[in-house]
Amino acid sequence: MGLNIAKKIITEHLVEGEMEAGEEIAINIDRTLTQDATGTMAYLQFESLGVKRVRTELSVSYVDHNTLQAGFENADDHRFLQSFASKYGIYFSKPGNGVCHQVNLERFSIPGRTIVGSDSHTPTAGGAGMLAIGVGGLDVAIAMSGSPLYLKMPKIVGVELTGSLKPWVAAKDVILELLRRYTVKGGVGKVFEYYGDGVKTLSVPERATITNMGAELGATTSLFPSDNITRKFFKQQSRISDWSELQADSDADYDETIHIELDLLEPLIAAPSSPDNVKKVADVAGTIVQQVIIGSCTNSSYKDLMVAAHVLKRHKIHPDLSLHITPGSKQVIETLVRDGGFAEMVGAGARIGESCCDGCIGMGSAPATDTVSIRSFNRNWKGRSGTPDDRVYLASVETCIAAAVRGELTDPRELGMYPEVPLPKRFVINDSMILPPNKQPETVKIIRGPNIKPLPEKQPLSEEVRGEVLIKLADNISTDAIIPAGSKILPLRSNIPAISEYVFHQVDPLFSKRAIEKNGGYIVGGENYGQGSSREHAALAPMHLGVSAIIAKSFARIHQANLINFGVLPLEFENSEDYTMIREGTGIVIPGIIDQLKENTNKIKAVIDNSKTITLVHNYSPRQKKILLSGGLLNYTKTNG
Ligand code: MIC
Ligand code: SF4
Repeated sequence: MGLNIAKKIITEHLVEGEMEAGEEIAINIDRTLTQDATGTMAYLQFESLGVKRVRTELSVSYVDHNTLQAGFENADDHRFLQSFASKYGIYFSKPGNGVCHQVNLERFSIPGRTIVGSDSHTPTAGGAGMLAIGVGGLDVAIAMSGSPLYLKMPKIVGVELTGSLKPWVAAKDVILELLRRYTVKGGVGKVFEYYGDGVKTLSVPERATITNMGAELGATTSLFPSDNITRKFFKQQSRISDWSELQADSDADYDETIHIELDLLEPLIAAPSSPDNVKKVADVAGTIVQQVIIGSCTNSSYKDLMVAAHVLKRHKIHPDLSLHITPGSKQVIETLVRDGGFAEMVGAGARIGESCCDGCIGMGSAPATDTVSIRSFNRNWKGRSGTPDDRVYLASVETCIAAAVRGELTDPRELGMYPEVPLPKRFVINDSMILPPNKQPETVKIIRGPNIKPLPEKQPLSEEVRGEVLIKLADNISTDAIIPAGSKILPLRSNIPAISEYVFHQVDPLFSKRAIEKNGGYIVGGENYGQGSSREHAALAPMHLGVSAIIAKSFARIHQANLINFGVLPLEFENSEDYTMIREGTGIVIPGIIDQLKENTNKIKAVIDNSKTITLVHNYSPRQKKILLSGGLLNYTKTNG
């Protein structure tokens, strides 16, 4: 049997383990990316490893999340990141240059290479044939120090695309269709690799929309081949020398296959408040809309915005609604300016924002009370927009712009002729906001403002884990629920003691107070606990409050890895009835945890309320056990090199 693309790249980078699904493997990492909201921690962790210069082929530090600068905190972080990058051999993409995934796709993607990024949407680069994986900041720090990434070998799911999309149906509808079929936990432990005739009909930015939102399936990553379309994209980026072909063998084998007939897709929409609550736009048409936002790393490319511009040339923005557009990068803006799209958008009355994450992470553009907002983004969990009772829909740019001109959710096919937008012969190339590192690192001083606090420390695991259940939660708890983002809390990302006060803030505002009073304890969750973002603060802040274990029905991949990295035990119920039995306040003792972990079994015994013994399970590799025993990956790496 031939190899699929994922296995080809993994084979080339494999340093440990067998490519058997579920087995732990280690792969070399060529490149890394960070963004500011996770980057400050990642660089503090890298610094504590004592390595003088990054040992990757290329590392880039982006500033795109915290650009509001409502106080000194964001700007402090930017200065720290810029000086750090300069000293340690890292390229620095300045605030305003664009969203990390968009800029990475445009300027730094390379087919066949591996990249880890401290952001869950790092797989966007899979649109250009990169094996791109979202991880916690500490895993990026370790990769920058030259060590491989450890992960469970995922199953490779072949997604066959046939036919071509009908007018007004977009790449976003392909990924919404997958979310409709497989839900937000359907991709855990899997790579989605696209093949078939339909692939040829999609441009690289369209492919990137699909790989970007594969993160919402919980997938490890998503990948497209590198073919002639990819070649054209690299030419348009004036980077043809970075291109090479990468195709699956004709007899490639997949662990599972899925088929999507592109011609049969209709415009789809994720209704409030989960990316998998997918419906046909036609079924929700007529819902009054007060806000439309086009942007984010999912849908803010040149083509996306040109489609919007063409529609705005022919139709007016509805008077009762506010249309916001945040272009994905400076390159997108400059090319739109050159080709006239920017003037159309401004002339029509769109509110043009800076190239950054903006409303996607609740850094502005919050919707009004009791109103509907439709966005070309990837996430719509309640409250993420900054408005507690928001009603946020997610859809393609086509569906968003149709709502903007009609004032209500509208099937975009009602707008008539589809404005076909070819990609330009050349994008505007101007990397003036990407700063190379200093060639004389000894001359660079790291600038730390008062917002940058030292890393919290964790002791090795103790003999016994004991405490109360501090909170009991349902299925699919996102990292946004664990540690919210938004303009008030995001600026505290470099300050763990301060941000810890906000753990479960929207779910139970008394949580952190209770955790401190009880001297720590347990969190109990349902399925897919910790879905969503890569923010390791969702592990670090509970750890800081004394939480020693999370007991859930199942975990999302990045969050589970982050918990282990910070020495917090992720444990699963062997029998889900035990979940029903446990309440807030239930006392749990895990006796002799060190010996239990050392045993050659995946079971852990725990005693509930001094009476009943239950069995918990884990899937830790021998290495992960050692990390947990050491009190986390930093301690482990410092003692084991
Ligand atoms: C997100 O989309 O949730 C974020 C903000 O980009 C996060 C990273 C973070 O929390 O800093 C992500 O996706 O990993
Ligand atoms: Fe930024 Fe939103 Fe993309 Fe996260 S999903 S990187 S917040 S644009």
